[in-house]
Amino acid sequence: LYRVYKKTCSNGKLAIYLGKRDFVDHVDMVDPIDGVVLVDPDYLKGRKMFVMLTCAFRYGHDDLDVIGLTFRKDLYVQVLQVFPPEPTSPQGPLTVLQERLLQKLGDNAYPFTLQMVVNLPCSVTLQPGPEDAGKACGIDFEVKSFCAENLEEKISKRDSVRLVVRKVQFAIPEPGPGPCAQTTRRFLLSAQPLQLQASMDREVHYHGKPIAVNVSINNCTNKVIKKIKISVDQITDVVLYSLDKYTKTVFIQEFMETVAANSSFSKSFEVTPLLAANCQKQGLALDGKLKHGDTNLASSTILQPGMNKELLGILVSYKVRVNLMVSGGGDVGVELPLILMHPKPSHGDSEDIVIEEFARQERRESQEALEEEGDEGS
Ligand SMILES: *[C@@H]1O[C@H](CO)[C@@H](O)[C@H](O)[C@H]1NC(C)=O
Ligand SMILES: *[C@@H]1O[C@H](CO)[C@@H](O)[C@H](O)[C@H]1NC(C)=O
Ligand SMILES: CC(=O)N[C@H]1CO[C@H](CO)[C@@H](O)[C@@H]1O
Repeated sequence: LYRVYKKTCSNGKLAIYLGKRDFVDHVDMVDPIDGVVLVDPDYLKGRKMFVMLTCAFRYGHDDLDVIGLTFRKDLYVQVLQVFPPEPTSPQGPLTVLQERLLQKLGDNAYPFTLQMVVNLPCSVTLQPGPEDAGKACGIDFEVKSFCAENLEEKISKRDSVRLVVRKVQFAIPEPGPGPCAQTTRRFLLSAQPLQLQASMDREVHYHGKPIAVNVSINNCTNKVIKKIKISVDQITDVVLYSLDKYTKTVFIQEFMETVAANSSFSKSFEVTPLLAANCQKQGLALDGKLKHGDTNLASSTILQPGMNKELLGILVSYKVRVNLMVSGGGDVGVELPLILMHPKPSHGDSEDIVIEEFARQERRESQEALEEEGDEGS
């Protein structure tokens, strides 16, 4: 089935239709946002109709315990005059989706295609706390449509229709080799050292799939290793507005493995960091969120050479830590970089159009809008 997302303006006069809400960043280009706007001709009444794409960075206090929204910066804005069509930016050939929608919706529907530039960040949501109201902090993309005489006109929230979309990136098909790290520790009274090596088979791992971490220990000391602790940290670097850096442990497990003195050990452990186990962690970076529960831990930010880091706003990375708990105190540890992403999905082709109306979503968003307006007014 061909799923179409529809969002209607609070005043009922204007609706946006999009074929999807996730747009893929292929590094050298980003999926165009192709859609259709349906407008009531009496409402349009000689005015112009616009579609606007905004990529915004929203951020709160540097103390994530009170992550109230205090800063907003538009990283990217693109405005398109959909009606009357502008000769300077003609609508290219229609996509299949647009053709079908125009057939179905009739003469008052107009196609639009937004092509965002490369090098914009992907959608990121910082997990709000239970008390946080309004829009979550992070990076978000929004498609908005409204009618006006000109762009200077002030448009009320009620007279525009807004739909949040997501920019996502998928793992590159040919990643590099898996990382490996080792360390050597000498102890008093032991002539030979303790060696710890950790490695992973692959450079890129997928959300929700187990990550195999190989641990090998070469123990030439008189110490006993009591357990092995493996954890995964998410590191969120806020590079715009503030220089905050947060490290949050998204997975931790202690494996009861005893490694006797004068012996060696080698084993592969599986770890799976999941958002489900971290739902309460305020400020945790998630992939952009559209509805409740439809997201996961944020994907690693992939930096391309020549990218303006500040423009990315928020950088997310991960590391795996392996620690040996040694008898008599002290621990020995190594860290491995981890890239966490979505695999590239395979697409099935489909024929029929199914329109999914965003009624419930809309109510929540219009509530958010009211709260936001309240904020702006104070
Ligand atoms: C990890 O361990 C597994 C099973 O013991 C082995 O097949 C694999 O080659 C090891 N990978 C690395 C990178 O050491
Ligand atoms: C470990 O081996 C060394 C040398 O072979 C020996 O001196 C030491 O007593 C051994 N330690 C234990 C705890 O077995
Ligand atoms: C002193 C001792 O027995 N050390 C052992 C540590 O582990 C290696 C294997 O990796 C053995 O060869 C050593 O004998």
